[in-house]
Amino acid sequence: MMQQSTLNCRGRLLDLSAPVVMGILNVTPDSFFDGGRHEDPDHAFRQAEKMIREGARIIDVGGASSRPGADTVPEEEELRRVVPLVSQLAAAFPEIVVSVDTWRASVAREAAAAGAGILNDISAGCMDDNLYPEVAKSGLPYVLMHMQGTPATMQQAPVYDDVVTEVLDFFIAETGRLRTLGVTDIVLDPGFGFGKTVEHNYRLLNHLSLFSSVTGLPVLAGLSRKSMICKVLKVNPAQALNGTTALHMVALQQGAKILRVHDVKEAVEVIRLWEAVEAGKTCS
Ligand code: PT1
Repeated sequence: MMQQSTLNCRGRLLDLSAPVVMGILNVTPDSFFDGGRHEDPDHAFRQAEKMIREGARIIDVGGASSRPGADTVPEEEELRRVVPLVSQLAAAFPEIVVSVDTWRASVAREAAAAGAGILNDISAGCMDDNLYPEVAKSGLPYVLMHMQGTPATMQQAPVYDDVVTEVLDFFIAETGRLRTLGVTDIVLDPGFGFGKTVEHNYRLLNHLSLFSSVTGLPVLAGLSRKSMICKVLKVNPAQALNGTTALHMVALQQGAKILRVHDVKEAVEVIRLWEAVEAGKTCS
């Protein structure tokens, strides 16, 4: 199937013919890794500036952690953290796309009004019935992520008959619902670490290309410093950059088009090297 290679982010076209980096900008006091923690708005702005200088094409603003076991943040608090920062970033950096990591329809609506160009929802519309309709109204591209359970409970006992086919079936069903509502630009994300054992995560990584080849949609990989790396290497998230880099190369070889990362410079280097490897495939 022909791959969709541009996202229309309110008139701004994001070219995905080559892979791009999405930099993580958490404005939460409780992110799973320090590298993404920027409660102070000025600090968050400077971190975004640094990630853009290093080559990020998307900045993903999140005001509520969704790591395993995270508490839910009240709506007003999430709005207060996210919306002013989205406006500030959209105004200061028109050349990049601001995405917003939220499952709340109200946050999606306010962020879209403030200049967000992508809606990134870890819940596939399951945590707020108004989210899908709001995505449709916004006209923005949507990141559809697979999760089993909720962030509070998802790592307790993940079970699948076949994780790869279950995630694929989920993508087919949900993209159908989204298209019926009028959502045209969809990015697929298998949701590494969201209700999956280490083995489930590596099966998904190894079969990542299936999702884009069956649907024709671009795939996002969120692997950065996650426990699937830490558990194999027996390291903590602060020590997991080298492991992240190694898995990013696998994701690119499996056709991933967006890498969601804490460490932009290193991820951009992996993309450059992957491109060199690709160029080496052409004969003589
Ligand atoms: C992700 C993602 C996300 N991850 C998208 N959005 C997080 N689209 C937040 C662990 O196992 O992959 N895709 N927004 C962060 N969530 C986690 C989950 C962090 C698991 C850490 C783990 O360590």
